[in-house]
Amino acid sequence: MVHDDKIIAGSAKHPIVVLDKGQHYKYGTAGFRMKADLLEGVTYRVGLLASLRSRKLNSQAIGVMITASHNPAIDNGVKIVDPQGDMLEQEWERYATQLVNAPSDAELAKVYNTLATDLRIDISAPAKVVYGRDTRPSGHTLVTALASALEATETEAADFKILTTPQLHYLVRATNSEGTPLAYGEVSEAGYYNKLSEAFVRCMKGKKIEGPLIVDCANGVGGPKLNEFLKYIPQEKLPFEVKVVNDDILRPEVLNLDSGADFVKTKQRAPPHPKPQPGVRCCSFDGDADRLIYYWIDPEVGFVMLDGDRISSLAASFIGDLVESAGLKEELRIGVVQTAYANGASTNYIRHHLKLPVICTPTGVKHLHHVAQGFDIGVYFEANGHGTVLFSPDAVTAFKKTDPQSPAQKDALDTLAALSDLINQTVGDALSDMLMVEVILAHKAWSLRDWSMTYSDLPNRLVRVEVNNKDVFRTTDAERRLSHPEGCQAEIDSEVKKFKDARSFARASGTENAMRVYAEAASRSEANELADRVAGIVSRWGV
Ligand code: G16
Repeated sequence: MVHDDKIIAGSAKHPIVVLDKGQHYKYGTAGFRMKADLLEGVTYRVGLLASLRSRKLNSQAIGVMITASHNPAIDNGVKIVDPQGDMLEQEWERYATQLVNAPSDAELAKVYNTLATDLRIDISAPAKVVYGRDTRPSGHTLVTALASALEATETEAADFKILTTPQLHYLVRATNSEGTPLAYGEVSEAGYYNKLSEAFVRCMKGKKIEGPLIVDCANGVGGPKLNEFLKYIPQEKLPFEVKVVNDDILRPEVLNLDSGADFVKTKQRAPPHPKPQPGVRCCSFDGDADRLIYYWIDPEVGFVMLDGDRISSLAASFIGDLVESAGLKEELRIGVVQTAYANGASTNYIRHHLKLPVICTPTGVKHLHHVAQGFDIGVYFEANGHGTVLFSPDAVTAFKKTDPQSPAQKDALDTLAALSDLINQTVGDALSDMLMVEVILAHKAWSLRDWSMTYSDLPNRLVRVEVNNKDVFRTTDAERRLSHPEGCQAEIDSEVKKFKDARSFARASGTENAMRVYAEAASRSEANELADRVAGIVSRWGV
């Protein structure tokens, strides 16, 4: 077939590491993610799939992002982005897995051709792939493997070099919508910064940002990108004092080390460096800048965290009020999407106080995004700070076309329109979400303490448990229960019953070789105790 010889030759240069018997590569929560030295061949094969996907979708550009986000520096990962900037359609994860697990170079060409035939893809049609990578040194090798696959399949390639994950998602959508009425923005990194800064100024409309903000960038790609973005803020119009910390990308070993959104969320404390300053508003990005967590050190009570659940309820409440002031309450359906990790108190607050519907999905923004698209305004955040707010085309039209009957209504409509430009519509974006939070706090004239008073979190704990075989664990009910191994869930249930207002679940991570256990209960000590007991159960069943 057309590309066979080149595919086979390229694959020989970027060979797949054959895994131990019984093991195979899986497209996980966020693509293929593992130790970087296993990924060269995987990335080559992902390049082949991206070219097929582009050809299947009328030559639209497909994105490939090389990152392992919150994982340690020795890991890396590769994932595919669909034309609108959202995650790869799930049906295609299966095809990615088939290609990546082909046992030899010749078999690989066969699987490629079979997919092309079965999916009725014309492999001589034009194809385009847009790609980027985070700051991990292993990214060089992986990008070379990817470029080699694109060359073998005669695919046009646009290498945007080092990017945050959400920037790559932005660029994919901008590329595909360029020159159309739905143009998403200029196809460049500068275009991304311009769009955000312009929308930020429109959202603020003369409101003031109180006090400085310290942003911990996990020593990842977010550091240089945030520093670059800050140059686009017109400080004379909108003074915004930001101190960027943990932005050392020259020492790869410090990536995500004792810093970043994952550290803050799982350890429930501020990064030790630089020494936290009591009272100052702080936030953390993760290694590829798609997650955001706020916090401060309260001089009286110590560390207080405002995680993804808090960002979600803050956004839902603010946008809900604006929609009401804009006279669109009857017209637009607002909903919130969470996962099993959402604190029970946040779900209660959204359902009973904000009176908005809440849907629970399995972990992974790919699941939440899809469900959020079912609303006119879909707010989705994972507790770990990964999420965004989606506005349907009808909602955006309503913001722009509704004829305001009062200055207050006009104000609300303008702010909603500006928010729909400020908030990344393709995927969770720490930078864009941070600007959204700053806008809301400024509009409400709220400090982080005011924000934290909206409801009280149930004490909770998240534990990582290493087991021999995480594949024996299978979940049901949006990951809230284990269906396998049989008997394990009954043991968890019997422990949960012993604690007040308690809930706990266990699931296999899709980005790390570990199990995750979550527990919440009426008191901190009970949440800790329950998490330890469930972790013990999981360890025993995972041998
Ligand atoms: C990725 C996904 C998130 C998910 C996280 C953890 O985040 O994009 O949706 O919550 O992994 O997933 P798991 O518990 O399966 O390991 P990131 O920021 O690491 O790309």
